[in-house]
Amino acid sequence: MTYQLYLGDYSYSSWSLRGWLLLHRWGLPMDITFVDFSEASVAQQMQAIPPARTVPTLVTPEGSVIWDSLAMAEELASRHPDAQIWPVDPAARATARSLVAEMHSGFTALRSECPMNLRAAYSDYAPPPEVLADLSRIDLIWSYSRNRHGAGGPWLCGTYSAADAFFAPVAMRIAGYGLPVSPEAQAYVQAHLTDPALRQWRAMGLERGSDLPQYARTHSRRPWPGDTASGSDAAESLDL
Ligand SMILES: N[C@@H](CCC(=O)N[C@@H](CS)C(=O)NCC(=O)O)C(=O)O
Repeated sequence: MTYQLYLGDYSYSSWSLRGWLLLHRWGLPMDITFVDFSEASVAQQMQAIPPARTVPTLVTPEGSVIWDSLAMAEELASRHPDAQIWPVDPAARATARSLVAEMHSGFTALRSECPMNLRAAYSDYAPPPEVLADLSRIDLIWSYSRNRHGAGGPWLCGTYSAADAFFAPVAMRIAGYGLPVSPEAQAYVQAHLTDPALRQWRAMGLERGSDLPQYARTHSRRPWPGDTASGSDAAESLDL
């Protein structure tokens, strides 16, 4: 009953992070195939499992190929209803689905201006107006969800759900680029920064894969939030 999960470079592939969280966070068994962004194109490296051409891609135990993160969330939730990948409460579930759908199709300015890079944090990045507009919308929908459904914990619907897996890479961008958000949103970002699953993912990225220049920006650098000059917080979670 093991899933095959194709993932891109851990430090840079935000969609792969979402896909991995959807299995790891709910303890679903997986074997990982690492698609190295410094080698041939992703599509070329995935020729064995058509029609997939991006990461993450999931192959189910019986051989179905699921080549999109949102489809993975839906299919895994259907196959594992007891895991509660979506919130059980119908009102919270409706919000979580809206959050995931908007993340999956939106925030293009933030995504293109601030690519996820878990190897670098910047101290002097000044976001342009279109990124600020995305951040303002993110702040609004996070606050909407936290106010209505967040009483039971630090996550968007209280307990961890697919919505948090989808916004984890956004939280990493806010942390890494030092983007301006409300104190409530900052607390939510902090929940991701201290999430053992996220720390494990980041540690895997520091250990495996290359420093890819196409994701680096020329802004001044500072240590990753939570890391000290003497060591990486993430490294502890792998005993590096
Ligand atoms: N809509 C897709 C997006 C996946 C995606 O764009 N993945 C990127 C890596 S983060 C990729 O595989 N890029 C390689 C390419 O487009 O050639 C999903 O939700 O899974």
